[in-house]
Amino acid sequence: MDLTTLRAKYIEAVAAAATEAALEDVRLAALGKKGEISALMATLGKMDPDQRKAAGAAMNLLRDEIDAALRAKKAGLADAALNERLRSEWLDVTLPGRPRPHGTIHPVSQVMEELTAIFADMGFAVAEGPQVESDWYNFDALNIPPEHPARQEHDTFFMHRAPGDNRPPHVLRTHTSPVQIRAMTENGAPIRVIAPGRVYRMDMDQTHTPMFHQVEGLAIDRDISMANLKWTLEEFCRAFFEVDRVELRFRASHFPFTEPSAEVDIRYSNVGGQLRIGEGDKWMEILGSGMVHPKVLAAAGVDPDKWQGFAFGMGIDRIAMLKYGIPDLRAFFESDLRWLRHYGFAALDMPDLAGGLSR
Ligand code: 2NL
Repeated sequence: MDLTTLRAKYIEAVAAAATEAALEDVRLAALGKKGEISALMATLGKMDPDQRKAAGAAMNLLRDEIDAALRAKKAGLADAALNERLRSEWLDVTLPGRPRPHGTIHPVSQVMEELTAIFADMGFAVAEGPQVESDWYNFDALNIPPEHPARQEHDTFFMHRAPGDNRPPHVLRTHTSPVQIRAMTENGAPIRVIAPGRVYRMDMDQTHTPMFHQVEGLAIDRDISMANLKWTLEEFCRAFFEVDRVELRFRASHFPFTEPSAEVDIRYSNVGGQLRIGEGDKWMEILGSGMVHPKVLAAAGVDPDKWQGFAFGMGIDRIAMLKYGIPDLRAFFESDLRWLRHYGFAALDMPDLAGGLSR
């Protein structure tokens, strides 16, 4: 094949190569060790000197020409590949952010986060437990006797028993106390926990729903007293209601699981329908409390001759209504989207003490 034909063949092949890999195949076919041009140049050795001089010069020229074409094409293909990446990986960093999700945090969840942050700051851990409980954890361990009204059919939701199973039925927990009995049984004393969560009672009217939320607190150590209880509750109310002054009033009361027992009222005023905590001449009951009954400590495997402490229980739905001015309890659990958007809180905006609880 003469040099003119060879030149035309490879210059065309270079031009036709669409990828860097195809171009490399062309280079090998022409200039590789076993390539056509290399093979041609190997014939120079058998020529006589005059012939070799003329043919050698022409072949070198052809080789350099093809080499230059290959390099130019390679640079062009690399450029094109980069341009294609720049085009396909293009990103407009000036676009506005995606809109926030439309979901909101329910006021009950918000308040649970708030009170968890407050009690965590005072050294309380969060304890959780099952919502279906044995009668031992829900009643017996809490010194609630079988004949107590709270255990009667019309107050408690009982689970079904298999026919012929005569063991006492499990119940939907009527308070979160069983969570604290479990925590004491498992971890012993000293202990400081709160137990927020759902509880169930057969009650349904303007101010009661059959499922509601409660938080209980428990602090057991060698010398815990009612004074520690009072400080803890005052500190909680100051932080929760975000006011500098609060005043609590303890009224003697009775619960089977505490002795002595006290119901706790908070001072407030009502100025044209606007409730203000910490001032005024009205009192509102917000929780029940007392010193844990020795029988309850013993039932949870804690020696009442060595340990003592306080416990309290508070309705979360009620304090959520109070803090956020929500008038109707039953709307809490209706899942009305307009209500949820109105009273709900922005997602991903969790309360902490440093940032101000409810921002
Ligand atoms: C109320 C009254 C109360 C407790 C709950 C408690 C828990 C254990 C031991 C002793 Cl493990 N007591 N909890 C104590 C006093 C009152 O709740 O009116 N709740 C809404």
